[in-house]
Amino acid sequence: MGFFWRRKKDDFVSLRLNEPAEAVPEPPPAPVQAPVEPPVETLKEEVVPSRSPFQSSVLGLNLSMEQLQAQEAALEQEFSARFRRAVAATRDSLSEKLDTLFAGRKQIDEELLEQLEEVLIAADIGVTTTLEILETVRRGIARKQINDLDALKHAIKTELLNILQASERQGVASELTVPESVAPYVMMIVGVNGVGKTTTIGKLAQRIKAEGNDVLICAADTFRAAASDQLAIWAERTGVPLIQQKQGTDPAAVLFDSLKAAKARGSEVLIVDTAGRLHNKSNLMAELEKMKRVAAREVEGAPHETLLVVDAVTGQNGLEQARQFLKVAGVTGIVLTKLDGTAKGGIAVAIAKELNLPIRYAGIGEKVDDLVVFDPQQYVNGLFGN
Ligand SMILES: Nc1nc2c(ncn2[C@@H]2O[C@H](COP(=O)(O)OP(=O)(O)OP(=O)(O)O)[C@@H](O)[C@H]2O)c(=O)[nH]1
Ligand SMILES: [Mg+2]
Repeated sequence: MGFFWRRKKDDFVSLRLNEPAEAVPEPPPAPVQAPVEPPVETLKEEVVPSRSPFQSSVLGLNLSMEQLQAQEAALEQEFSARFRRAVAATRDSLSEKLDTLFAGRKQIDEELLEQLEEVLIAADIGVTTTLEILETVRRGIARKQINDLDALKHAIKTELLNILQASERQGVASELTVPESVAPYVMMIVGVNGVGKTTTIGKLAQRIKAEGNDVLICAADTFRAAASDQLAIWAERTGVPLIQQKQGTDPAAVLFDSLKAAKARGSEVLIVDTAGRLHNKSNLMAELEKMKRVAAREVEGAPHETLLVVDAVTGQNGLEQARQFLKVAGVTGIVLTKLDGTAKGGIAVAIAKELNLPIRYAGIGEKVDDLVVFDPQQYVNGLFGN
């Protein structure tokens, strides 16, 4: 899978400078030597094992390039295992239903297909998407390509993967497409209240910074009194500077200040928090449009990425809210949060299909490292348990 977020094109290995020392895995222990009777004067050191000054270096100075790369791979491995756990509830629910459906049957008939339709809709895959999947399946059956239940399951998986991969190809904004000379790279985070925007910003800031980028956060949710405080806690936790102003300030003005500050400091990435709620919806949308105009005036091509945060738990309702944002906000990708809190994780497929936008990241918990790059293959494998 590779890097989480990377704009720089040169090869480098993340030293994870920003993580606490204990989070860096120890190198494998040296092979056990034949015990040698220690001289009396070194006995004290034996109790507290002596170490090379670099042994626990946060910089990874004690590790070879291969070991550092192995650490990166292990980290990815860990994320993929946690992602699997996050979709476990959906997998259990879906697989259980499919198994019940398939139990005692030898062949595919119309009754089975109708029940299959219900199972997919219950997993929040969405009516439109489910009907399309069923149509493909029926075609496969007619052409004798799908003859048994295994083939049927395989066809569903392939179809889900195709939908997710097709959305991935839809005009995704990628940090790699913006020249490094354009700075800061501006990411706006939008979505209705409570979906997890601020939390996602904390997580994003942490990982983008950990990959060697200078990050700045802009607190442009000036509507809610506590919004800025909440963001300040995340900023402190991740050691990322924050630009904020008092409640009620025009969000576009806070953004303007932040853009200026980012340029002055030479920040590479600016992440912008926005309000999820205003007195009325048209205000909110007008405000987002104004912010976009300000960003574009100050930095070429900004905002380079506008991520719409969708709460997986709200299912089809969330999808409806998301549509409102799409009309004005120029969304380039989705962050699907709280995937860990639902058995209806099929919503990812409905979102990809119906909004025709890639899911870039998935939130899998409330902690700072509970954010993963959304990988369609991993997701589909996670749902079907392999
Ligand atoms: N389980 C779980 N909880 C999450 C996740 N992301 C966010 N949350 C929780 O969702 C709640 C709302 O998150 P916020 O980040 O405050 O949401 P917001 O969109 O900024 O909300 P407003 O500022 O009110 O618009 C918090 O309790 C978060 O801890 C996730 O991926 N998994
Ligand atoms: Mg917020």
